[in-house]
Amino acid sequence: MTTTDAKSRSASAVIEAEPNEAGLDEGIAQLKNEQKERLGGLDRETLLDLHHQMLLIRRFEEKSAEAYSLGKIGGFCHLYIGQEAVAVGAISAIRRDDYVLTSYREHAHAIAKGISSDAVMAELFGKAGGCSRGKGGSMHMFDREVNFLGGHAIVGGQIPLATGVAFATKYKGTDQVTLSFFGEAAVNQGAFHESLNMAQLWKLPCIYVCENNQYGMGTSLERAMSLHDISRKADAYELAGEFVDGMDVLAVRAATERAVKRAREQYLPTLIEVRTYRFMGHSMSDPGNYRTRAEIEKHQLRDPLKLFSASLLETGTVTESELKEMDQKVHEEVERALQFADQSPEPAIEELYTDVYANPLGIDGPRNR
Ligand SMILES: Cc1ncc(C[n+]2csc(CCOP(=O)(O)OP(=O)(O)O)c2C)c(N)n1
Ligand SMILES: [Mg+2]
Repeated sequence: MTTTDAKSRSASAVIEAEPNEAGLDEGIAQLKNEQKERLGGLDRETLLDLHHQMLLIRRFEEKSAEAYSLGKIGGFCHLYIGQEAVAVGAISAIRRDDYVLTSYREHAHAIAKGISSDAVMAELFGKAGGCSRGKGGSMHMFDREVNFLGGHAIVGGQIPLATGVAFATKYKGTDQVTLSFFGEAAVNQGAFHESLNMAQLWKLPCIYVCENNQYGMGTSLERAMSLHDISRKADAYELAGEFVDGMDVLAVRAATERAVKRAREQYLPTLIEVRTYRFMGHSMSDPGNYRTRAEIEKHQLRDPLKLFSASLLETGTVTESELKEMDQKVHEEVERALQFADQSPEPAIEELYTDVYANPLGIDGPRNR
């Protein structure tokens, strides 16, 4: 079941439009109107919290980019700037005891799931105060306390893992749901298809959120995929499929809520294609010579954070000065996270030998410390 057909998808209209074309303005006006309509259904506290989270993630990553350039962060670092509405909208629709698994582009998901910005920044710095005790870095955030199970560097690797987690929760008879986020390039992996088939066949409470930012590294979706409407891939396995505009945090939240209801009440999986765009390179080391500045600027007109703050202002939900105050508080929080990461100690040398093998039976020995 595909709930929206390809022609009525506002995000694709924008992709084809040139900057300043009438079609683009209409697309933005339509998005704004739809967002404002949805706004009415939510209380002020929830709306401000969604805005606060997106702002925190944006500022956090801007500072991470600076810290990376200063050599404070090693290894790969994939920023999420432009995609904030996806993680924030979707994760706002689940409970703390629900599970989240995602790819290497996961700082936002980690924060939205409840890991502190201190622990995420310290992990980026490779310090002992990090959520993976400094041994995971940017791509391998993890925190069992909030059921955030990674941070996975193998493209699509988290999809079968999430399917297994959903199997486990159903087997145990809980009503928890599992959210699995992945990029559109992961859809070409066999594991995606095996997982969807199994999830529908066995009725697993797994929600597959495809973050279609239209590029897998430097390769556009059009060059890599025969069927561009990813939500339609749900039809192949007879599971529910939805398409949603990923620049609208409330649209993402509403689509996820529908999927959560299906999963909790009926143990049914859903595939949600969220059309979004990353404003930065694939990683900090991407020269970005596969797309034009004009293309990026075109998408920046639909910046999810700017759209949402405009909706909040235009509906009188917040004032300019309240937004400024929030920005200042977020700035202070990010500065504190940087300080925490800087001052956190390096992992002890003995940590080289811990967490290497799982030790479910608690047997002592040199390999199991
Ligand atoms: C199995 C596998 N193949 C290739 C790679 C190299 N690689 C890293 S990221 C990436 C692109 C993935 O794009 P997408 O899934 O769309 O996610 P995005 O980076 O856009 O968030 C590739 C090919 C990898 N990490 N794992
Ligand atoms: Mg992608």
